[in-house]
Amino acid sequence: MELTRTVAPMIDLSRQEDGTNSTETFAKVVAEGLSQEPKSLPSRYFYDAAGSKLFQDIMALPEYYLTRCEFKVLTENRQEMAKQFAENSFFHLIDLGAGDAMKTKILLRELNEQKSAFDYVPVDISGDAMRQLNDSLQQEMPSVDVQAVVGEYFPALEWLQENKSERKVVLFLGSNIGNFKADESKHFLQRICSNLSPGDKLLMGIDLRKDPDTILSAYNDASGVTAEFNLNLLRRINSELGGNFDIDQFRHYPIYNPHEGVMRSFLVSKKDQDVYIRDTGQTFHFDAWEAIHTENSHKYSLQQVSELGKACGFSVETVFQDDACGFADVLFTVG
Ligand code: AVJ
Repeated sequence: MELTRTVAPMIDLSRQEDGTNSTETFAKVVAEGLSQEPKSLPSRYFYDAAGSKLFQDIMALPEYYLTRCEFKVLTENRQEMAKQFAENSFFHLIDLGAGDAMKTKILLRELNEQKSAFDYVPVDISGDAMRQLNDSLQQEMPSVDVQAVVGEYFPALEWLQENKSERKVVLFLGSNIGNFKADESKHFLQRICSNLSPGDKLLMGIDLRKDPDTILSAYNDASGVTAEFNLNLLRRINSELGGNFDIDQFRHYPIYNPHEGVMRSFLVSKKDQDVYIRDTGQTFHFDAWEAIHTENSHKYSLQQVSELGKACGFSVETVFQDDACGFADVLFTVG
């Protein structure tokens, strides 16, 4: 006889989302961004199926040190992290933007070995990713309780705060906080904090300031994968909104500002051209060498990280970092 674990049905909050995945919202956001002076498009739209695949490829690039560094930080500190999460009482491990949970599995394996009392709550907007993760965890770690949530971060956190009274440990890995502007990251962390209780924890991955050449190379790889990732945003507009961007007439241009600690990516128009986007009903003009700003990736100092946390209701419990790599996973406590 075969023993199979009953997998809890996934909690689907995807209809309560902010509309990121609806075509109308996408069209509206694109029309707004391309009408602005200077032009911009939000980086959260990078991740359609092709974009998610390209991001997987980015994480394997020799230049993209972030993923390997965080992997190292988590691997080297997994015992201490697991101990600090567990505190000898049950907790929900909530993984914001879990994806394939490659890095989280380091911690799950350790928690499992330490026989910690917890359940794992991966949160992701991709239902496919959550189904695959459910399956792979059932194979690899059948004794871990998994309660996947399909949805946006805040509906998920609000749902959890209303429905689960136990202690919570939130993971926000991968330096995803870097995509937010300073005021946005503050707002984001405050909102996380307001959906937690005193004593709850947050482990956040942060790419630290380092040699500008190292940073720039990570977003300007020799094989051109990051360029494809950036240009894919125009491909997505073409396929989902009926745009007629000539992809070859735009180029990827990243630049790092060491004063602000901000890596910025642009798509630059190689010529004077018009682009019609059916679902916006508009034509957008590009002067020769006019740019669309598509992404910010902030790099922080540890001082800034701790001040940011404090301003949002968190205090730093432990900084786990790899000095050579310049990447930190900071464990915060609410209160
Ligand atoms: C997923 C936001 C952490 O900013 O480093 C990678 C996305 N953009 N290469 C980052 C990204 C270009 C990435 N984050």
